[in-house]
Amino acid sequence: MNNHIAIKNFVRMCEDGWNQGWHERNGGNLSYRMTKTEVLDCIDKFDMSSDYKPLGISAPNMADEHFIVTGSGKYMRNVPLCPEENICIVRIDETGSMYKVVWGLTKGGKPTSELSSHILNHSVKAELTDGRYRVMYHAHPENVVSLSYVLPLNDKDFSRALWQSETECAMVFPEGVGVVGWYIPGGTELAEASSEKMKSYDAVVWAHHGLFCSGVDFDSTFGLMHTVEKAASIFVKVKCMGGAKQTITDEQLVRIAESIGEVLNPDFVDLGKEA
Ligand code: 2HA
Ligand code: ZN
Repeated sequence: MNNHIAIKNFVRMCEDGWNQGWHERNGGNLSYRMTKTEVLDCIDKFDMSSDYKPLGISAPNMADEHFIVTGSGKYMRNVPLCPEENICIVRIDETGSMYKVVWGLTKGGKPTSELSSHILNHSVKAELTDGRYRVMYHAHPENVVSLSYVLPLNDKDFSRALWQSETECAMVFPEGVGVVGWYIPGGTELAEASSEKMKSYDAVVWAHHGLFCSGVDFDSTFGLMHTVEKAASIFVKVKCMGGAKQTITDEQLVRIAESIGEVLNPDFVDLGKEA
């Protein structure tokens, strides 16, 4: 099973996230919606005998899907050492509101405490992208979390601060980032608030907690987390050096996105106001 291509890519991303310092203790979680072919490749290893349990949310378009997910309370740094003890494959029932573990967590445990957020976000993104998005990733990158103590907790202020902190950002996330306030981790409220934002963005800041990113594959999703956190770290450094003396103008931000055929979210730029 550890040679299965989806499991290998999943494990590599857990290791990469740990190496970045985004996963203290059991912080963060990852999920991947498997393709039909990937499921067929390993269905003979599944144990279907456990009972379905409620997800706490309903995602009818995720019915009968299979997800590789990290385990609740498991440490990202341990995933590469023993994937089958620290991650699992869950199957969603035919209503999209129940799940069961069909592989992994060999020493016991449950799927990630943020499973409801992951499945609801997968549901939203699958609907919007005709099933292209397959990866959801939650981490605790320290500079993004730091920003949530100093910036107003709204999409526009965060998006602009990040775009202006590194030229790449207007290309990588021209739609901006979403921001949700503080919620109890693992709860349905957080899942619902987050999935509302996922309708408009690929990255959602969880105030005083972390960041949630989505994407078509492991590379783009990890790359998005990395880009947002890098920009946040530059923002923090600039603040510590006394604040920006100059920045990327709104007109330049628009041109960056245009240069790759994208459109910068027009709600977040004030072109008329510039000198
Ligand atoms: O897995 O990060 O949000 C622990 C968490 C909860
Ligand atoms: Zn978390």
